[in-house]
Amino acid sequence: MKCITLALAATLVSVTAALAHSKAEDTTPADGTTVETVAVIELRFDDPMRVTAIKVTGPDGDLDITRETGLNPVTAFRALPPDVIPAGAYTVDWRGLSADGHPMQGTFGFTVED
Ligand SMILES: [Cu+2]
Repeated sequence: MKCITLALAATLVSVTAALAHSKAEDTTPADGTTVETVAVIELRFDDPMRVTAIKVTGPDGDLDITRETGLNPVTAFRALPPDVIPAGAYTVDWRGLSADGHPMQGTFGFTVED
């Protein structure tokens, strides 16, 4: 009985090691940058991520974005901002489900210049 338990534990450890979290690699706009305009908000991941929620907060509150990517797991998630967005600092908060099934979240920010 003890041997079976140990073998099972070893199997679980190796599966966990093989399936690491998907990670955010970079974004558009890039974190910490100042941009003239925002044509698209894009999050790129090393492994597929199911982005379950995304919020863009700016000087006038939450930005009214339109998801281009649905709830399917992707390595590049895209959302479109309104045609005109006010100058100021923006924060993007997202939540998702990693390819290994773990809930993930992230934040990045950028500034739209006058
Ligand atoms: Cu994980």
